[in-house]
Amino acid sequence: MFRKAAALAAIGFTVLAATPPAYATSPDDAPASAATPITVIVDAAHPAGRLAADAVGLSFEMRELGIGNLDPARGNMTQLMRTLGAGNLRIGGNTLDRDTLWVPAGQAAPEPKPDWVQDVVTPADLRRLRGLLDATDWKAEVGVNVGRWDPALAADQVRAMDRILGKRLVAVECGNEPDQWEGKALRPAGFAYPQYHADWAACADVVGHDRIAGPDTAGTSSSWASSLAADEHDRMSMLTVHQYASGPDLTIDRMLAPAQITSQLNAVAANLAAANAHGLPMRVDEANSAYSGGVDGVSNKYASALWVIDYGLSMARAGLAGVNIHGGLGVCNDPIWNGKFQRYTPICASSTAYELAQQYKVMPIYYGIWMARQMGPGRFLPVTLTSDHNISAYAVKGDDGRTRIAVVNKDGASAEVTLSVGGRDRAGSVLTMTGAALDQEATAVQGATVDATGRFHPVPSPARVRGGTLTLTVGAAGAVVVTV
Ligand code: BDP
Repeated sequence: MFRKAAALAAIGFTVLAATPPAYATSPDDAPASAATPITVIVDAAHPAGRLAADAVGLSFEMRELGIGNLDPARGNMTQLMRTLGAGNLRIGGNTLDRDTLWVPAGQAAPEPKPDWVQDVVTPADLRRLRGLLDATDWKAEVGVNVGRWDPALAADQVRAMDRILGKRLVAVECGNEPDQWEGKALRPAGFAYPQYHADWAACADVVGHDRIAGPDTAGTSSSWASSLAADEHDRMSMLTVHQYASGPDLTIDRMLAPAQITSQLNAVAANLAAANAHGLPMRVDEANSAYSGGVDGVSNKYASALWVIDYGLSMARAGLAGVNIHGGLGVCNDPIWNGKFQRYTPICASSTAYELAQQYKVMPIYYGIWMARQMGPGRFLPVTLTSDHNISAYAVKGDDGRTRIAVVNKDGASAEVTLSVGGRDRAGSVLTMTGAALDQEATAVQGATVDATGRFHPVPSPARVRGGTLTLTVGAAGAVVVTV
């Protein structure tokens, strides 16, 4: 290794070990093979689609509003969102249509409540959300219950959302996962796109403006999203679908296999083409590794942090406006509601006492979201990756003029990667994400972890471009963001 480094240095490469001191990358970290040079050639001359600052956002259940969470006056949620940077928050999920009753200002919830009501959301909850969005500089999509449709209540809720959330409201979402309403007994048998379209149109009439997102389908394979884009693009501001990498049979190997991201890209391709054809931005506004609350040992471990960097950046590079990583603010790894686990959540509490105090900790996937977000805002640059490792690479020309390259090494061996970035000799910096092991929780960036207040200050390592290139070692199961 030393001899190779010296040889490369002699011909103008800078070699640095990017692995920070505090964490080992993986016990099976093997040295890079000298026989297989890994190169990433960045094409700085052809900036392509945008990576928005808010591309990788968060998604929470409507229930969080109803139970008083997302409170800027309590706990550390505000700081955890600030640590990610200004972003996009989506509020909806199963609890929107199934459980949530809107109660207008000055009214009390009916007693007894309809038997389906688990949560009540009021204007006071929206005011709390507005406070959080203002304090963090985030914006939100917020759902209206269309599964259990009440036009008068919906009209009141939308008026309150417009008034209270104002410019912080990106879009109203008319219901959640309508393609599953029949199965959830929210609609009779035979409920298909034409019936859904009528329901959506009734909701859009009530909303009365064109800040509406939809259809929030659970799946990407139906033509509901494409049909809605074709039929209603004038009244829509965004096309939204949901996507989980897998069901409850997800394994770490499968989550990190190259085919995983390819199949997720393929799954949204038709929806994205429809959005583009009708001039609509598109978000996967509810996404995570595995539906039904995630898989223990996979969704809540370090491997998920690697997956989400790849997922978020590859979706944005494909042309999506962004993705929202879904979660729930209960006790980490415990059932949150109706016996449902939230093993994929980026943010959760380590005990009930902390949950009640809204004092959260972060899970590995939060670090992956944070890493992906370091790449923007800017425009993607084409990259040519030559590698026989399980590696992916992304490059972005930042709005600040710097070039950023992410390399995600999902391989069991460390990799010596040469980045060909061109230009004059110059200083750069590297942020490296590491985990104790793929199937463990411990995750860090530059050895740093998010503290109890939600603050996070990893100190980048220096790097240098010489002769247009920069070579660094990315440890097994490690990810880097290089800025030059
Ligand atoms: C989606 C729902 C969300 C659930 C998630 C899951 O919108 O509320 O939490 O599935 O199954 O379909 O984990």
